[in-house]
Amino acid sequence: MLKIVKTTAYTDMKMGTAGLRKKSKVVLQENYLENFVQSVFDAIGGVKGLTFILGGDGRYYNKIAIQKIIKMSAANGMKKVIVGQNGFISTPASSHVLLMNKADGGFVLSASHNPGGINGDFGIKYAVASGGQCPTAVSDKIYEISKTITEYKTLDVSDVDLSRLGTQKLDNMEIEVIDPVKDYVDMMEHIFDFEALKKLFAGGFTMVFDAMNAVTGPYARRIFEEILGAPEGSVLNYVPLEDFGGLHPDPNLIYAKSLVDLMYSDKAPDFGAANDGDGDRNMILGKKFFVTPSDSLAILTDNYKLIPAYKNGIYGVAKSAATSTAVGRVAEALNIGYYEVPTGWKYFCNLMDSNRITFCGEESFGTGSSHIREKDGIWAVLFWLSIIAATGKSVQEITEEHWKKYGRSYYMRNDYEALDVETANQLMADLEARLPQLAGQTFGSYKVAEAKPFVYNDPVDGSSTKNGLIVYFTDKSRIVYRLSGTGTNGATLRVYLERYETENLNEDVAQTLESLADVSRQIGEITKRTGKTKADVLT
Ligand code: G16
Repeated sequence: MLKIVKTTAYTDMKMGTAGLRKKSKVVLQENYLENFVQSVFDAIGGVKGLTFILGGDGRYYNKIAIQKIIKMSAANGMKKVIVGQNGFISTPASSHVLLMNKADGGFVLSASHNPGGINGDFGIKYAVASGGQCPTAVSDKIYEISKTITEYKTLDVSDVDLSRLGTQKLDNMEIEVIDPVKDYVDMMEHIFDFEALKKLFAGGFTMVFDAMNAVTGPYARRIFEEILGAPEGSVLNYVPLEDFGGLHPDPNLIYAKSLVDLMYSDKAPDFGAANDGDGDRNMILGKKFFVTPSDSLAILTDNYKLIPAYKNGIYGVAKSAATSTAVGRVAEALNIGYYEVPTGWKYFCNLMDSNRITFCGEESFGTGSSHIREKDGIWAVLFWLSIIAATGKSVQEITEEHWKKYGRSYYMRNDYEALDVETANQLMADLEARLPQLAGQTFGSYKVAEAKPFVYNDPVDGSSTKNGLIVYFTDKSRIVYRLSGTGTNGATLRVYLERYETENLNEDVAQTLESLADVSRQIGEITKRTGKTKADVLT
């Protein structure tokens, strides 16, 4: 039954911000997935006697890839694989199951918020025993091995039945098929006051949750409708589909358009939310009101005492450098630790493991806490509902009161997409070289105070990471430039704009940031080098 297959190496398996992310057609190439998985196994010194968690967001190729990984795991001597029923598991649920079972690692087959289908994207997130995605040192080793791999091990057997819950054997390996929702729901019940949330819905509170035809549909139906009593129909697009029904499962103002249209109409319920393909991202909306992820992190942190699991105190909070500084003001007021890390959830993990932080979040619609080592979309929604239940206030009231207390960071991300990779790299390299000359220069009403690359020195493992370039202005405005590490189509230049205001708190965001956007194009020479006079996507 053991089969050793000769293979030819690929040279493009360098992981990005979150795992390996490629066009589906790239992953469909002969032995592509197998090469990657064997490279992971080899990089960690083999998997004999280990236990792994396995599942995915149900996108195209999920089913086939899971069978391949199960057979390869058994052939490589793994002790046990814990698999989500029918191959489904959300990224946060996977992290929880991994930690709960003290497993040695895990794969979530997902390209996250990227579209699915044969013409979409496929991806593999590889988590280590701490529950978070593998550190760069490990992904570098996997990449090196993948470039010279010559063979992989698998079993020549028929597919495993993943529809039945319970345990079965494949060769000497145990396969446990689990309900991917149950343990996750139990964990949420321990963090939040579900009785208070039941009362909220019993009192007529209305919400919609858009699962975007992706993995969180079953989680959301179980929690919001079946347990908390939100009326049936509160969860939209709840059946996970291989191509997400053609949706781009990215919960933002552009791609969650039907939800946004509903929330900005006169029929809007009290609360709206969406999650992405694999359930780690979230978007929060009130009636005709959008909460930026940066503000959301600040507001959740400021309200930690309302949640049973955190009421005795939190360690600290962290954000990615590109995320607005709103949460920094809260951390200062609460006198808790505050950290800025590079983009990528994995950079939060050491801070959580060492009890430096409890909460963390990113502008890219990710918020979470140390209950797991991934961002958690449904957790964020439950947190918001808990604040509403405890205060009796609307999303808009909660947010506007926050601005009154701390001031407001007007914030926006401008994405310049599908750029020639060479052009984008050169733009960043030349900008970095020009940074030292920017200090003291004036652009319209903005005067540069300082401009430098963002360098993070991890206080736990001592590693140093450079990610992005930051221009600070004298009025506390900032522009951050970086290249995306999750795209699969050329290069994407992300430009993050922030302007801090303490008085004009209810202005239009795009208008407020218009001149800063012009300055960003000028400083980055974006139009000159890419031909683009404006960003392709504004979130
Ligand atoms: C991943 C990472 C996040 C990161 C995001 C955007 O999210 O886990 O930490 O903020 O990518 O990365 P980039 O700006 O490099 O495209 P996800 O939801 O795709 O796993």
